[in-house]
Amino acid sequence: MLPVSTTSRLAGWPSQPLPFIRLFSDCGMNTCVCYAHIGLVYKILYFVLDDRLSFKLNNNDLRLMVWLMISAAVALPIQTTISVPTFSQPIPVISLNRWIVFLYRFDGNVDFNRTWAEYRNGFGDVTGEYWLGLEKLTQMTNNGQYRARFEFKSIQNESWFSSEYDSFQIDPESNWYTIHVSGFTGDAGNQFYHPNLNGIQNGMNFSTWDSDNDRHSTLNCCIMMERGGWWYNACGAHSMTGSFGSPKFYNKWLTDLGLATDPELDGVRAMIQRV
Ligand SMILES: [Ca+2]
Repeated sequence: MLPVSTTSRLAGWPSQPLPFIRLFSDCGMNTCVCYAHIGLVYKILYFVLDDRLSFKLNNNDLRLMVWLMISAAVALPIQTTISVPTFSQPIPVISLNRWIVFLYRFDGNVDFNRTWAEYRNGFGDVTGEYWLGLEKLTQMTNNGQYRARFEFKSIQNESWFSSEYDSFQIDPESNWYTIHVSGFTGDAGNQFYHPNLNGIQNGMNFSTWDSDNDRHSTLNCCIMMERGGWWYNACGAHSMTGSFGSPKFYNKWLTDLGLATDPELDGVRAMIQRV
């Protein structure tokens, strides 16, 4: 079960025009299956009316249901699919407010200690934590203009903080999936331009424990970070794929900006959106 979004989780969320939504629902005694047209995208939302939300439908409740569904369509993660040029099948993803989630960690149930091939192809799935895969990212971001959003949850509180980039592009595997970001905004710091030594992670190759393409001449940053793959300099100021529940899953910006006194993370979500 995916975590329920909260207002605090959406801290820093940019104001967006409400998408055009048409709603349909098919309610039984305890459940409602809800269908929504959002722009040109057809999505299915599924509600279980538990004790907290249970009610008999009348006109007022119908208005409440519509409100809940609009809230869900705009603010809650939902499952959908995307098309990627050389992939013959639609790719399942979590989508949130028209963003496509490519990295999602919130409970540590998926091991991010993975090989180059696994980071290239993706792992985990949309019912829990996952990494979409570098090959899909490069194909998408070289066939259109994309922006990116990174969200962080501190282990010390329930607040989420975010960093956005107006432009996000990943080179092909032949160039080690090098990352290119620009146009930073957000309350969580410029992730790829930390002022500390090795804090510039923009323009870096992707590395894994079995493919050391980082700037550190004597060690592999991914092995230091308990084998999470990432775009490392030598090494960097954040580790979004380090071991969950350890100090190797951290973001130094949280302490630098006074958002927390411990840089360790309790969740991360990264996503892209076509401009
Ligand atoms: Ca190295």
